[in-house]
Amino acid sequence: MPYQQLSVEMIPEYFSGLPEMKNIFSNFNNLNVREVGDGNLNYVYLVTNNDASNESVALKQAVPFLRIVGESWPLPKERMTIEIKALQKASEWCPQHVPEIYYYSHEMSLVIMKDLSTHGVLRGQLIEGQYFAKFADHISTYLAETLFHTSDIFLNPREKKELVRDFINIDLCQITEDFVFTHPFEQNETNVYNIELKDFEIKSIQEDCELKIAVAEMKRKFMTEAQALIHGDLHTGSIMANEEETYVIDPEFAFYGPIGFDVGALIGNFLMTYFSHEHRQNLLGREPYQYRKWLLDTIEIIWKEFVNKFELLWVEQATSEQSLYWAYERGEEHFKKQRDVFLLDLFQDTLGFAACKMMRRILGLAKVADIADIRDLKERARIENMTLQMGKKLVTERKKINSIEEVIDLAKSFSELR
Ligand code: SR1
Ligand code: MG
Repeated sequence: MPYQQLSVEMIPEYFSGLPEMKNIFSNFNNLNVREVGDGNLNYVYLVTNNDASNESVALKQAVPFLRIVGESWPLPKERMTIEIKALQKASEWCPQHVPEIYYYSHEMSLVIMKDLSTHGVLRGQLIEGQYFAKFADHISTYLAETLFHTSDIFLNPREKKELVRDFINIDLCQITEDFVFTHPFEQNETNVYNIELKDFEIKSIQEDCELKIAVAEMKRKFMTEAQALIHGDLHTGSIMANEEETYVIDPEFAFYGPIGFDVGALIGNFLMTYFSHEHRQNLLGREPYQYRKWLLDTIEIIWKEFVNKFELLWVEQATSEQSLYWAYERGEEHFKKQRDVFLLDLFQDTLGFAACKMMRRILGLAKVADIADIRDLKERARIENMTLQMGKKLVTERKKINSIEEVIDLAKSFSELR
């Protein structure tokens, strides 16, 4: 079927012609279709059978433009092909955290998946102050499994280079290059500023020599370091979770890039949630301490568990390969040193990318609801400014920071834990 942008009205008939949907829906006469997408790029529909509420799926379709801007900003709908392949690749290593695919069509640029509406988007639930006791364990497993098994450490060189080729993602990488690493750091017309954010606060980011050099360095790494098949947009809006389960969705930005970009996206988003709850916990009528402590603890556990799991996979791999490279008296000790060098480098990349992701959400076009939906604009500007200043410190001083505890202390120095 040639590409057609689906509408709510068209979906029941479209489904009735798909054999795969006959395995899920007992009839197509009374389907309820709702558009639920709140992302910047695509349309997402939840389809439920009014006659049997356990029969439901989610449908995601790419449109040939950037949804957040409109049809004036063309964007190839073929990005869905990358998303489908990335979901498949991630589920090879981590099926428990990737939604099951029931059907996909490259021609229609769509995928039909498990309905995760009983899970909820993580960002919205964090804004509401909900706890997820298993999240750090789940997401650190997802990160370690997907990133390790698509890296040069695990793959043979030919297989890895073929994957690099298969996941060339020019258009979506350009969105990141522009909207994460460039426009927010210049006086660009696409930027959107809170009117209460002062000019000098914006200039402290856009005209600071050390910061400009550091962000340019992170952009260079993003564009040149093909370390692993990364998700490419792993913020808290790309995760669906409930207390028991966690799913990573939306990998349309996937490509071979730096591992720290995924880990940093997640940590940067949790730091912004931490700052936002200086205000939000009061709105919720709670004492802020307990929830904000949980957010910081979660950041620490995510990092530490990710490193533990990644390193364990690495050691297992080396043991099973029985390589001669470290096969000498002090080889084990030297191999450990190599891992430490790699992991410190990865940590400092993670901080640099987290910082860019934080600052772009304040100055750039695409915001995060945690902060942007704060109604009191002066209060919002206060939190935006602490986000900018922490971002600036993280990216410019990343090479002097050696532990996640130092990052947590830095966050507390910008926004006291109370
Ligand atoms: C125009 S920027 C749109 C943003 O939405 C996506 O979620 C990515 O983060 C992208 O940068
Ligand atoms: Mg997305």
